Parts: sequence; C-alpha cells; structure tokens
Amino acid sequence: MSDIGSTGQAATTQATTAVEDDRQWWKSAVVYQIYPRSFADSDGDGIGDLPGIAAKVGYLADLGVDVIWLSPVYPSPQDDGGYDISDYQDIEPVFGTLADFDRLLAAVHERGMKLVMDLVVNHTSDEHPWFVESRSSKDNPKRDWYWWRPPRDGMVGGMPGAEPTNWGSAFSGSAWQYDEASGEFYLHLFSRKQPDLNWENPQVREAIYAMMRWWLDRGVDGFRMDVINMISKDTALPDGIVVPGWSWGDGGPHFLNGPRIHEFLAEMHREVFGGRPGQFLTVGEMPGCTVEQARLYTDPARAEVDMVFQFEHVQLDQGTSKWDVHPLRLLDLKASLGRWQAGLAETGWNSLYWNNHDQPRAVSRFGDDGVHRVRSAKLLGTLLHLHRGTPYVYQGEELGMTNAPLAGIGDFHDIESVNFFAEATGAGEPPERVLAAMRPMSRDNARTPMQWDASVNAGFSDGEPWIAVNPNHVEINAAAAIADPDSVWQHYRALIELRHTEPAVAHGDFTMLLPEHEQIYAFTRRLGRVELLVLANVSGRTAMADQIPDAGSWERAELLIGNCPAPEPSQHRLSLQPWEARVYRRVR
Ligand code: TEU
Repeated sequence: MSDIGSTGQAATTQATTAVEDDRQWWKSAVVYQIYPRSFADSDGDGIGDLPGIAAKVGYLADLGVDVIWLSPVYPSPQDDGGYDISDYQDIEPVFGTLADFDRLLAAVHERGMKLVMDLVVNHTSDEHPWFVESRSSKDNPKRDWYWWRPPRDGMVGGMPGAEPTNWGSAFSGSAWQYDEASGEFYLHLFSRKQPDLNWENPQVREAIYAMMRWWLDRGVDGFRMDVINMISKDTALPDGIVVPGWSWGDGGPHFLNGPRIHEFLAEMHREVFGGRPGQFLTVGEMPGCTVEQARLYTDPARAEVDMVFQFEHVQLDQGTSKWDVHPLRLLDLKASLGRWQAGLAETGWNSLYWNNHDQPRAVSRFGDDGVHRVRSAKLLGTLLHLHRGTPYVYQGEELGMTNAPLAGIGDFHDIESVNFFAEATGAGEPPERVLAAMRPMSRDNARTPMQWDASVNAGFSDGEPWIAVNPNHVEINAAAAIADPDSVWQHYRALIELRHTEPAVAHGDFTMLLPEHEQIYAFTRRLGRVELLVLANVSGRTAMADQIPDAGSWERAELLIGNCPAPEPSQHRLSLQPWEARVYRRVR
C-alpha cells in the first residue's frame, strides 16, 4: 500500500497479516448450530441422530456455512437435553456410534467445512462414573472432584435453610442437593442431575484437558464451551443477595467470572491447543459477562478463547426474570450491541447471535411472525450478519421458523419450563398465568423439529417426533424455501456469501448511526476505501432514513442486498417500507 515506506516493510506487514488471517480464519466464517435431537431422524425413533445429520451435510454446504457446532451428542440421561453428560468420550446410543460420528466428521471435512463440539465441563451428569465414585463415600479419592459441603452450622440436612449457601439453581429450587448417605450436600448450579465439577482440583482439570485432546486427535475443529465462565467459584461460598420476591439468593457474583477463571482458561488453552498445528475455533458461553471482561477473554495475546457468547442483548426484553417479558425497545438493543461493537473494536472479537437452543425464535421475538414474517426474518439476518463478529445461525433460523404453539403444560418438555411451572403453581400462582408467561420464552420454542418439507412430521422423522412438529411446517419448510427465489433461506445464503466475498463485512470497522432513532437501525462498516451502509426499519411502519450523514451520496450508492424491491424512481431513496433492510456499498 502507498503509505508503507519500503517494499521490505510492506512484505513483512503482509506476512504478519497472513499469519493472523490464518489463525483468525473464523473472522470470515459463519457457524451453524445443530441441536441433534431435533434436526433429522434417520431411524424412525422420533429423535434426530448423527446419520440424519450426515445426510444433510449437502444442505449445509449449499447454504454456505463454514462451521457446524453440534449441541451435545455424548451419552446422557437427557435430564437437560444432553447438557448432562455421563461419558465424555462416546456417543449417546440414541444418536449413533463413534463410527457414525467419524463418518459425519469426514463428510463435513470433505465439503471443506469444520465441526465444533459442545464442551460441557462446568458440570457432569450425576450418572457420570466420576460422580458415582465421588458420591460413594467421603474418603473416595474423587470426593473432591465435586463441591461437597456439610449442612449449615447447627443444622441438619433436610431442614429448610440447612443448605450450605442460599443460592438458587437455574432450574428452580436450591442449588444444593442433600445426600442422605454421607450427610453432605453437593452443588448443582443447574439441575440436581448436573453436579458442578470442582475446578480447584488439578486432577479434574487434567482429566478434562486430556479428554479435549482426545477429541482434537479424532479430528474435531474446536469447542463451544458451555457456561465456561462459571468454572471458578469463590471457594468461601458466600451467600447471595435475595432480591425481594425471590425465594433464593443470587449466587452469580460468587461464580460468574470467578477469581481463577482467566488462569483456568489460559491453562486449558496451553494444555489443549499449545503447539498443535491446525485451525481451531473456541467460543465460551458466558452469562453475566461484561464487555470489559470479554475483552480480556478474547484478547489474542492472552490466549484464552477466540470469542464469547454474551447475554446482554437477549435479556433486554426481560424484567426480574426470563419469564417477565417486556417489549424490546430498539434504542436499548442498539445501545447494547453498539457498546459491544465499540468495546471489542481494537482487541478481541464478537460472536453474533439472535437464536440458539435456549432462546425463543428470533422472528417471533424481535420481528413480526405474522404478515411480515419473511421480510422481518430477512431484516434480522441482515443486521446480524453485517455486524462485526462471527455470526451463528441456529437450525431453522434460515427458514424463518417461528415459536411453537405451546398450549397446556403437556406441550412443554424442557426441564427449565417444567420445573418453573411446578414451583410457581405450587406457590399458588394460577396455572394459566404461569403458562402465559412461559409461552413466549420457553426453550421448547427452539427445539421443535427442523422443518424439511410439507409432509407429515415435516420430513424430520418417519416415527412419532419426541416433541410436536410446528403445524406451520406446511408453509415454512426447507424444500419450499429452496424452491422460492425470495425466501429467507436464499437471503441467508446471500448474506453468508457476502461475508466470503466482501472483506469489509468481516474486517471493516463499525460506526453506529442514528442511535436515538426509534425505528431505524443504521450503521456503516469501512475497510480501506470501501464503505458499507446498513439501513433497517425495525418496525411495522414506514420510516425515513434521510438524517444519516452523507445521505445524498448514499442515495446514489450501489444496493448490494435488500429484502424489498428496489425503490421506484418516484420514491425517496432513503424511505423504508415496514421491516425493510438494505445494504449499500460505495468506494471512496
Ligand atoms: O446455558 C446456560 C445459560 O445460562 C442459560 O441459557 C440457561 O440454560 C437458561 O436458558 C436460563 O434461562 C447452557 C446451555 O446452553 C443450556 O442448554 C444448558 O441447560 C445449561 O448451560 C446447563 O448446561
């Protein structure tokens, strides 16, 4: 480039960039998440499986994604949809065998894609042999692999308040389970069938690193790390603050981003990836992670994780709990995501997501899943893929799949919903009110079967699906979307391709525009002389974007992609239809 003095210098800079690009290949990648139970069933038992996924690798290659993240496929009692693992080095028989896994991995690699495993090591299943041993007696060598504590001073197990701390579990009730046989409690931040591992114990850490190396040796390309910022607890285990109206204390401050978290992640990185050739991806799922913490976690110089899943933007429509739903204010969304873009602009990297197996469907939550379903799903995709960061697409999002028509409690399967219903109705809440609170937010919304075609069971299974197929599959399905040039699927495919062909999408800087505009989400991305403008009307009413800086020049810029027909000559070029989104490009 002209501003570099000598050719020698230019060559060095280019070489450094090439090495960086090679290691940070995931900056221009798109990840697709599969929830295996609900993706594709090959054997008619109503539950998705690995051969089912293998048969759809071509579908994913056509969509253009670079990486597949598999939610857990390990042996598990399935108390929490596989996030309760009883053997880290095998495959759940319902999903297949290790040989099926190897075949899937080979098929993914053959198509030039990568595969990332879910790593759930904050806790195991209570049926994992480690815990079975740990529980067997107080002097078992594995006793200290988990968090065992006696009842509170002067109390005996079973008495209310005898729990070692007042922490609540994510799935209702206390975070401590009493074990009659040994007279002690064990910690479980999630279900009582998910005891927390004690990362203070070096043997635990070494066993986990060895297991991770075993998967890498098998050929996998990285890990999505479940609640990884919970592995370091304050060993004093202090009580949490009790928010008025809540039954349990908030232990979060004592286990989120805890005292040794950076040490553990750096050690993991060293022990697992140190000196290993290849291109890997690590993403840490981190509830309660601030942008300042994320900068530390994702600073390449610190070698901890490549990126984190943060939770701020998926909590903006909630009050005191996830069941207390408020309409999202666009200003809050822009302020939050804008802060993350700015905070990780120089150091670190963002992951970008609207959806996953824990979140309601984006088009139902942030868009309009009625008349404007297709258009608003495309708008959400456009916004997501044009931010700076690595986008994650959750199965069915590329079809604009919607929330499920959950009616009675019998329609809910997820442990979080089922436990909350029992707790709330047990405390005297009217069941109808509890159900109404659960419907928009239940994790079951994300877990209905992938809609492949309009046939019975949506082409997901020849048997009875484990969870009801959304009846709207007759209209919303992959076969129809692939055949329709104007579908959400085609739009996602184009967005993914844009990341691969336009460097400003992956590498450009980010500037938020019109932060105070109540309808319009607008920003620019700039790389060298190329500048992109993203304009999105996040509302059901027309909107005017003519207040953007340099409006006159943008009006004449090239329209790269949009979700409505290009404006008529008689229309103002910067007037946007309900839920319209456009990306412009200009070269300075
Ligand atoms: O989720 C962690 C998490 O903090 C939340 O998303 C939580 O599961 C819930 O949705 C709170 O309302 C991870 C997994 O993604 C989730 O599926 C597991 O249940 C959980 O960890 C425990 O492993």
